Amino acid sequence: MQSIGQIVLRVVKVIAFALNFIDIQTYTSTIFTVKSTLITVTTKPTTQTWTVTLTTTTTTTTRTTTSITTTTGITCIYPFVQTPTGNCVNILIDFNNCGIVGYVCPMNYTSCSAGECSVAPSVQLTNAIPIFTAAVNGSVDDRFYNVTLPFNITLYNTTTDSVQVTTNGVLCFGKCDRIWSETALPAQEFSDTTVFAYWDDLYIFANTSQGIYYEIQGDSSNRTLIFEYYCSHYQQAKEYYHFQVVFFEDKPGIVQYIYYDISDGGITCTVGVQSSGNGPFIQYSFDQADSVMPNMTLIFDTNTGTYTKF
Ligand SMILES: [Ca+2]
Repeated sequence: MQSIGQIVLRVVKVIAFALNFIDIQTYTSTIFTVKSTLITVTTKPTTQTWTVTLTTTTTTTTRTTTSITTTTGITCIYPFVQTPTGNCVNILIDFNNCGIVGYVCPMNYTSCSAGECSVAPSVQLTNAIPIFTAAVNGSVDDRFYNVTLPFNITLYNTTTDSVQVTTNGVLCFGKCDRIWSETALPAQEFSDTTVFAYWDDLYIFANTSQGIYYEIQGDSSNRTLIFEYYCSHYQQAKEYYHFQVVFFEDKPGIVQYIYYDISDGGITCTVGVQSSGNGPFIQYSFDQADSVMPNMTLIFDTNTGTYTKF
């Protein structure tokens, strides 16, 4: 014989089970509904009657799912910083990510330099390959670097598939030199075929867009090799010397210099080309005031020993 209390308890368990079962069915993918059931058993001593009160509370909770996508396999080493799309950008020189990812320099600036918007010139080559870049490599003075070329270039009687690129505006087809004090041509320090695009005591300052870059343009047999210098002068961080040296695969004997920014007008530089330390040579200028100006182009033809100025 079950007592009233046992019967009530059994009823409560059945109801509770039923309610729990309902709870399970109300689950949806985005809304999770919880029904909590409060069962109160009250004894009224005066009547000896059991009253069962079922209080059902429905709580609706919205589930918010946060998805965090982490791109793996890419390591950006400062000054390169990863963007939300996974690219590495150089925040010291990137016009569209200057100083911090996503900060675009206003239109009245021309470049991002050392992490700040600047009116200094920017690198012209669109796919520049760095030979030396200040933002990564720091400052440099009076050095040269070997660059292996994808095709042969020729000046005078010398054909080469590599050049020594100096930080003082000189490119050597053979033996090279760090000498920073320019002289008239022929310069005996350079015993092999040498290009003097802008021989001066140039200097690359750390944490700027400055550097020496190159790029190959065009199709096979008709390619163009372009070196780009973007430097300052030794102890003259606010001076800019920005120019390109261009070789043409289908035009042996020809080299072209294009000048963008020349702060001192060429008064302390030598411009020309020579076959050896004893010549022959073609000299355009030597320490000549206002001889090298922005937007000027020189083409040297070592086949004829002449140059053309535009
Ligand atoms: Ca120098």
